Amino acid sequence: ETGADSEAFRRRALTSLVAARDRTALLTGCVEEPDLTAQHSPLMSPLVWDLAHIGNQEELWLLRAVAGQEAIRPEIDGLYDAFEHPRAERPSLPLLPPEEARRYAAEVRGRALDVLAGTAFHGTRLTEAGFAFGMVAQHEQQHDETMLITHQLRKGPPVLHAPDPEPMPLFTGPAEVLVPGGPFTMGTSGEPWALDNERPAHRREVAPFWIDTTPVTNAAYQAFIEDGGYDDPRWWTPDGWAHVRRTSITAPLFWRRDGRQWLRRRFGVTEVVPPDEPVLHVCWYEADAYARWAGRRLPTEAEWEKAARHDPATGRSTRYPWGDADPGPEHANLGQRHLRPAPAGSYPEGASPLGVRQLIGDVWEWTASDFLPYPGFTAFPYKEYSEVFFGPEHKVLRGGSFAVDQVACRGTFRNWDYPIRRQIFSGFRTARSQDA
Ligand code: AVJ
Ligand code: FE
Repeated sequence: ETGADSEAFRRRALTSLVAARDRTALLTGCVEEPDLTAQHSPLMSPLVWDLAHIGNQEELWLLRAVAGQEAIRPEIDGLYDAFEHPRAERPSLPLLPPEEARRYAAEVRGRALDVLAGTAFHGTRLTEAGFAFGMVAQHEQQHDETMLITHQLRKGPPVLHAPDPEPMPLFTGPAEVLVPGGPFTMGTSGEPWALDNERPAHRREVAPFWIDTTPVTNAAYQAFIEDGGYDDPRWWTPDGWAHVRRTSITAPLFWRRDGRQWLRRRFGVTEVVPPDEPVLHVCWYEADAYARWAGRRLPTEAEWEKAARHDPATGRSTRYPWGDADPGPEHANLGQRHLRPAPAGSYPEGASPLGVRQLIGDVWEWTASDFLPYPGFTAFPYKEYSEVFFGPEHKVLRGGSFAVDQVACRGTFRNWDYPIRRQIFSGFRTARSQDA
């Protein structure tokens, strides 16, 4: 790193930390105290837990690990350790009340900004290019997405407001594109703030395949429902079928049938399901069943990343589908600017060289793949971020949703969850092998 590079990363770290805290303040400032301490779903923490957990992680990594400071309140570490207490248990813990949690996170932040100003951005892996600061900003933004999920699960009148995506011309291009076969570079070794599970860069052979140009829409998904998709075991894996039978699900989460149409609840408002929007709040089993019904399949994680990053003209893997430039509002629907996905086919400027749209932003996309380490993976800086989650019980999601900030979203970024989860902002697109 040259000195000028360091200063650019330092500014970026500051901007990212401030943006994350602004988002946290908005998500925890728009409801009264009872809504901060309540558990709105057993799947989620009380918002006040996320708030102090954000501060606690920042203290652990920036104040203690980077700057070597003593703990501010060592007695609270256990409360905010995600592995000590499962989410369902968190409301019964002696958590810091909202005002104290805010004061604690603010105290940590004040000190962290001093550390940021005084830390050399080279020398150790934690400080190289400001990695720890980028990691902490990403962590807070990940919890800001988690808190937005909590808001979506909360009952009651709306408290969050954002403009709808700007209308764009209806997409009229081909429904799928052919991605040529051959090796490509998956993962990254050079992206300074990439997290451990995105590393290292490695070559992957991918056979030629077709991939949907846009995510699967509500209208397409409704056709699966109307065709009896939820009642037909042919479309489901054995586990998926058992899950559908056990839970009696018949539509995406938050949907309700009203005569001949479908309604959905979105951040406290009930509305007709918009046909052109990517389907949202489906689990992996539903995505997988839809794909089989459509005579297709989910893309593997490698296929998804090749569609998103491989530039056939140069043979290089880019940071994003549109190239190496950071995301702008013309490229992708990110960062909670809007509280919904944009219609399928939006963001022509964010398309890949082959014309695949909305790979970044709008909805997280389920892939066929289990969450596994890349060859040469090493846990850094802690094995509880990724390593403890590797295995067949988690499926990978790619691309980010409208709810995730750009600091925590890129062509290499990997998300994961259980195949039954659908409170997350999840959708999908489908694929098929060229010879299928
Ligand atoms: C990467 C979204 C699965 O929320 O469990 C937050 C991110 N890790 N704090 C999660 C995370 C630790 C993680 N996901
Ligand atoms: Fe966390």
